[in-house]
Amino acid sequence: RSSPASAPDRLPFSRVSVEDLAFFSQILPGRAITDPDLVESSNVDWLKSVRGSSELLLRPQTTEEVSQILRYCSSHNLAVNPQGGNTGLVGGSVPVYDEIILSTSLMNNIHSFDHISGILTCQAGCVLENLSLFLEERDYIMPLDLGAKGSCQIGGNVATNAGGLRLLRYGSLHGTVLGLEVVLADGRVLDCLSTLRKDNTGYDLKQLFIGSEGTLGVITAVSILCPRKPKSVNVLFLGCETFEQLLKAFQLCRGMLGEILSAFEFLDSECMKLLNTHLKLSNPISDCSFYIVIETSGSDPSHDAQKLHNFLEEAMKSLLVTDGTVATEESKIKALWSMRERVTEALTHDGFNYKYDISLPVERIYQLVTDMRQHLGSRAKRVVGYGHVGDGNLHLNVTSPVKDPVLLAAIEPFVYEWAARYHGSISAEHGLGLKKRNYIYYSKPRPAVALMGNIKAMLDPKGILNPYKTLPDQLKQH
Ligand code: FAD
Ligand code: 2HG
Ligand code: ZN
Repeated sequence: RSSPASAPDRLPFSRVSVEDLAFFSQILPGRAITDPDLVESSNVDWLKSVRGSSELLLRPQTTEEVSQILRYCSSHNLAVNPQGGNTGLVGGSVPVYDEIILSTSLMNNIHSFDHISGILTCQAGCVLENLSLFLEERDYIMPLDLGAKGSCQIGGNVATNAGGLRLLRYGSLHGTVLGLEVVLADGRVLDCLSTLRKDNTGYDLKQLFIGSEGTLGVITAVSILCPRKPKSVNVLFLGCETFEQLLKAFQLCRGMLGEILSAFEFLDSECMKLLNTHLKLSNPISDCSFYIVIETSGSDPSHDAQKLHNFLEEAMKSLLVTDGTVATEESKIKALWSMRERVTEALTHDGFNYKYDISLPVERIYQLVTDMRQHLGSRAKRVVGYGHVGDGNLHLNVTSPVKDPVLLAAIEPFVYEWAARYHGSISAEHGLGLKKRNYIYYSKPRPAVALMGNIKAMLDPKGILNPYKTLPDQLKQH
């Protein structure tokens, strides 16, 4: 197996027996998959960096089926790996050993949409892009958007508390998710599928499952508050020479575009080279050190155009940006967005990827990239920085021709110590999964991690749900 050497030993779960298979085949006719060719793609993550050896893929369609599966697995001590679109980037979505893969892909029904409140209720396996298309026909949008939209599922988004490109405007899923239905490890169904904006009847239990990465329960349905589709959308693609200028442009932008600003993203010139080389995407403006993608979403096209014009004039006059282009038409907007959204894909063609997803005080985010470049020197093929400036979230990626333990030892713990020094988070939006679980103490105090362990033990006493993920191997008490 090629999981990272850091994977802990297999825990003493049972192995799937002939009797177990007979049970699953009976409750899920034709949907308990054992054909190795079909199970293979669910054993390997999107980055092709971790691989499990599960021999069983279950594809339930209903909450009741998920409940039956977990009730059985819990009483037979079988470990389970919940899986959505398998686009996760921290090795959390695939088994480490022979855990049964529970895929939500066939749980893709939309239950209801309220045209007045904008509240959507659907099964967990709905693909994000399909939900977006459904809503756009009804003059609404999803409050989140990410490059993986064509494959990731809303259940996976909630399980990872995905951030993405619209968080600056609509906030995190902790605010927009109004209700969840979750099947607990022992098969009990927790129906917290509220569609209320306000509900202070005790603890807000759904919050526990947002970002729990499949370790506390299987999310089977989601209700989520969706914004109206903006009548006017504009995208600016700008270039500037220094990160200080980029930050000043961000300040100016917040001041001048205020209520219509819906995204402020960046990529550096190394990312641009990757897009050019590997995806043949050409730079829409002249070569610069940094590129900014600004999106505005408003309700009055002429008002927005006026605001944009004023902002651009000021940004050019104060020499913050050196070049730029504006898009109002849908196909050009898409083309400009792909310069930001497809960096992750471009990176995969550059060799082995070491990925870091750090949040920091915004004025620090690029300093980590320059420090890392200096620290690694010629040991790295490439060190690139991009991310969500508006959220203080840097995506630092290091590439090398092949997997390189010496390079890894130079990056870690350097990167985590750097983040901790400035009170940053070592996982801003991707979660901890398998890859980052043991670094949690760089960002969370011991009592907090110990409490997480207590919650896990209470909700999943046998530890069957996504073992080896999120929580560190050693829970330090003091
Ligand atoms: P999976 O990858 O299948 O699973 C992710 C985790 O959630 C696993 O731990 C799994 O066990 C658990 N899980 C999945 N479904 C359920 C469920 N129903 N119940 C309980 N647990 C479950 N992330 C961001 O935050 N922002 C971005 O901008 C972003 N952009 C991306 C761009 C690309 C090109 C790619 C490949 C990934 C990107 N990601 C981003 C990471 C990833 O897409 C998100 O983490 C996404 O939310 C995962 O959804 P998924 O359905 O693919 O889940
Ligand atoms: C993004 O914002 C994603 O593009 C992916 O979160 C980041 O690939 C990465 O490191
Ligand atoms: Zn991101």
